[in-house]
Amino acid sequence: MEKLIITVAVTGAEVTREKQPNLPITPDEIADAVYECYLAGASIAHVHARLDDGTPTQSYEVYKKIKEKIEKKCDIIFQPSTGGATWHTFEERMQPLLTNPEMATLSAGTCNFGNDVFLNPMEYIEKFAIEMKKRNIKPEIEVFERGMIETAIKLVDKGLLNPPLHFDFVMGVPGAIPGTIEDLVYLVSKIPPGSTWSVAGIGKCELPLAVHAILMGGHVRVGFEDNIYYKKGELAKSNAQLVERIVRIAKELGREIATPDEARKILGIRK
Ligand code: KMH
Ligand code: ZN
Repeated sequence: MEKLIITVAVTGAEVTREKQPNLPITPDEIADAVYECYLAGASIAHVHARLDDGTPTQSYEVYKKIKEKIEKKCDIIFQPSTGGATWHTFEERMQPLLTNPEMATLSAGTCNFGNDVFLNPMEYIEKFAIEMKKRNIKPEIEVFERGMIETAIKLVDKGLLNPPLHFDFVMGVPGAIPGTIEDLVYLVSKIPPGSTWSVAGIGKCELPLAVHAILMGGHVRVGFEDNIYYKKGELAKSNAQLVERIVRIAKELGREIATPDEARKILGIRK
């Protein structure tokens, strides 16, 4: 089996310090948390920017600061969010792409997101894809529902996405696909041959889905964006603690961990 790519989603747009006291917020805190996760075995950093008071922002300047701080510390793949928070405008969501990251997320459809709606009409999806293609940024296609796979395939037919595609199944968001093993197996069965995939399980779905992904030959995303607990009733001490657990389990299961350069090879991305 391919080596395991571990993505860490250190902050997200929704989690607060009140809920997770160890949440990294400022560019320095985010870069430090990412570096700790890199040392633990993560090869991709999925990043959402925040203002110093914790408000989610899609500001180019803040993403640039975070990117530069991370790059000073290590060669982890920087993957900013074009999803932002549900209330960010399309124009705001575009801004992280101006930092020319190696990778970025591309959400492939609209869904309910708790009490909010995560809005991704075709027009947005195509414009994000066009911008990423222009800048040679590898899209990670975020799949919150099964139909989003079909949308990605349509974009390949239109010449806006280049296969092999890389999917991230975000499972267990209230209002979107549940985080069951059965649903994961179904999603994996529907992606085009030659694609790569990872899974980001929300909350208590994180660990069981991650373990199944390790066994199925997929890749794994963990971190405070998706889950703030180490186990039921016990908050995680850090993002790195969640990465360390995946590394331990993967090694026990005979799956080696990919370095950032090995992840680049697996995903076919330029440095
Ligand atoms: N915060 C969610 C509304 C992404 O990063 O691309 C969207 C999200 C997806 O987190
Ligand atoms: Zn995200």
